Amino acid sequence: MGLGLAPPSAFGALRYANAPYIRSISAGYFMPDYRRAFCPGGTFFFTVNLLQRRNNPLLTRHVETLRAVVREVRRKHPFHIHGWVVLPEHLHAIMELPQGDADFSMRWRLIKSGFSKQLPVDERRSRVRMNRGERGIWQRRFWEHLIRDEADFAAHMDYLHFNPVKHGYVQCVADWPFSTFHRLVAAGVYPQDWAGSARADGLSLPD
Ligand code: NI
Repeated sequence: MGLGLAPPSAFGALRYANAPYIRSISAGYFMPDYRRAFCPGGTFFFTVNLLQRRNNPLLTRHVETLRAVVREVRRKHPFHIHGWVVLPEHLHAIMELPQGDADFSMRWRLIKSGFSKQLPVDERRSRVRMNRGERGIWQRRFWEHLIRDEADFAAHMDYLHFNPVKHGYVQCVADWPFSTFHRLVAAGVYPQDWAGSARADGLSLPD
């Protein structure tokens, strides 16, 4: 579907300052086009979960806190955000690290602990966590997947941005406020009324 192969449009390629997405502007073209959108070997898809997954909308309730922490961590330890969606009790992100730096674990540790520190200590904690002085906000583990190629990148981007609909929070992708979908619409990558794609169907991901 034109991934990496889209012909130059009559308008020329549009480059965006913060994300090297290039949109093919041609009549009837509605699939997102991520040509040269990521660096092979340095781009990852993540799923990060809260420990309490039921009726615990901490992430959306404190989304400004989460954003501030992510900005702060990114300032000290750079990474590029290709896609990000915050659900009430988990999040998905597609993150590209600088060349020669694959330490996403450190970044997630800082994001998770930075967020937890901003919340009052009123969550239920296991004895193990209490003894270790650990908070009980996040699951320790997270899911990571190294993006293999452009098709894999596109599938995961679509999966991520469709996620609020998949989880039943909204009927239209555009109605979920907490994702990079809106800036990608502004950049011309997705149409405002985008309703998912079949590309993500083959992925078997937790959540
Ligand atoms: Ni999900």
